[in-house]
Amino acid sequence: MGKRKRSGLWMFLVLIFVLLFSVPVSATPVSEHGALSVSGTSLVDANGKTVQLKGVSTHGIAWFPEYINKEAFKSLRDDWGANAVRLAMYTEEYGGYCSNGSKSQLKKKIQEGVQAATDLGMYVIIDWHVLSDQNPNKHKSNAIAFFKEMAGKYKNQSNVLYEICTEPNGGTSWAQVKSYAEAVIKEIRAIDANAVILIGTPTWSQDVDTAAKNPIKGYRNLMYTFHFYAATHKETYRKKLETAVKAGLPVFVSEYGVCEASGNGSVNQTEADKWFALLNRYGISYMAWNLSNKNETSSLLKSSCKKTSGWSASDLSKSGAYVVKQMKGNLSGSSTGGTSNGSSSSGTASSGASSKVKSIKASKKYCTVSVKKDGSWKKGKRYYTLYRVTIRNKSKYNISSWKMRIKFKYAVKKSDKWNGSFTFKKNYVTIRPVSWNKKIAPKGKDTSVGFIVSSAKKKNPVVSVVWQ
Ligand code: IDC
Repeated sequence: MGKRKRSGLWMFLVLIFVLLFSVPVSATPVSEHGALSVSGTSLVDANGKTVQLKGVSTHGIAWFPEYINKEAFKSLRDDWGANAVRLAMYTEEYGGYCSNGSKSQLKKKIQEGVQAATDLGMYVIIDWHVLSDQNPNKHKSNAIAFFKEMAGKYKNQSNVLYEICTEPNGGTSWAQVKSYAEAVIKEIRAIDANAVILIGTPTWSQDVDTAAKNPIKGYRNLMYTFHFYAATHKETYRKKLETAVKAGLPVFVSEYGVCEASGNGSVNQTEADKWFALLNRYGISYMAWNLSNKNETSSLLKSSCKKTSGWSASDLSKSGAYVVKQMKGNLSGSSTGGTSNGSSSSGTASSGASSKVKSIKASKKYCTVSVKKDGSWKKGKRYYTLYRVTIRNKSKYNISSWKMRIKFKYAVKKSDKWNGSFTFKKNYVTIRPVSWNKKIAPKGKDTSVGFIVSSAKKKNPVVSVVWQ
């Protein structure tokens, strides 16, 4: 064999080797967005683009520590569409950090949780879960010591957020919360100049409108928390949230449930849908309460489910099915989020299973799309309409990407948009996915995309929607 021939063979072998063993490095939420900061009322990423964190809160880490593991968080990320996880550490309840819990054990759990999230490129919230202690000032010195330690540990990481008092209640005033928050923020900022800090508001984190009148000054990257439980909190509370945002307050929903405020009782999907219309309209981040199989409505897993990761559609409670639907569209095999706690659907596919399946681009043959009106109003001389997009993958293949063009009868102008990459031109709106809603599992769907357009005409119907 001549020299030339031999080197050609070598090159060929090297090429084969590279092709066989080069593993494509897939993007993670953190690799895509980097360090977060607050701009105006929005949480923005390293490129200054609005980013909506969406994810799941653990139950109390002292009570359900088994869900704090990398496999569980990976399922949240890959199968449920979460980009963030919240580690809830009760302060005063049984096993709490300031009651009879082991401080070192609890911190170890937090460390494990942060590590798992970091390995997976997810954002993680360290939550000082004030509840029965009512007034965060009660354990202020403990809180300061704890957050100083956390800030020292994580100051070089861009994925850690601090939630310094979950739900002040029992008549605790905003002035009291504010003075507590200023003391804790000062200590964190001395160590970490940039991490996003979430501050609870009075009445179980509902009074964001009060905080908006007198926000904390002198620090950047602060957000204020608002919590809702859809079967209890309705229009009046949506008004409170909207008032605060319109007044310029950056709000973060660090906890929500689709059930009653007790964490139990009925689920109200109609109200929950209205909440999500509002959150998506303002790009507000949201974290669902809670990742456990406790026998209560807010638990995202059925109590019969003993798995601590790799859940399938049939493992999800009614709350869980709704939460996943909001973040990702259904897990394949699930019904439309309506399965009750007791009944079981037989779906087993998760993205783990379906990743072996062939991937295709969305097309007429395999997918359907519906663009539905969900509200319209007049402002000045123009007519505004909010549309929600549902993409259904009817096929047995993975949809790996999609692009659609919506044609209106008359020209439209962009007013708002979420969870997609959009172009608005004359009477056309073209939508491409963002990283996390590109893929749609076999028989799955995506309901995350929406937009608001304005038009000079009151009646401006959608003429056609085509895959491109
Ligand atoms: C609930 C849990 C429940 C637990 C209880 C402890 O779901 O299992 O026994 O706390 O008091 C909140 C709180 C959150 C509550 C949840 C439901 O932040 O800790 O969890 N909730 O009541 N605010 C509004 C509702």
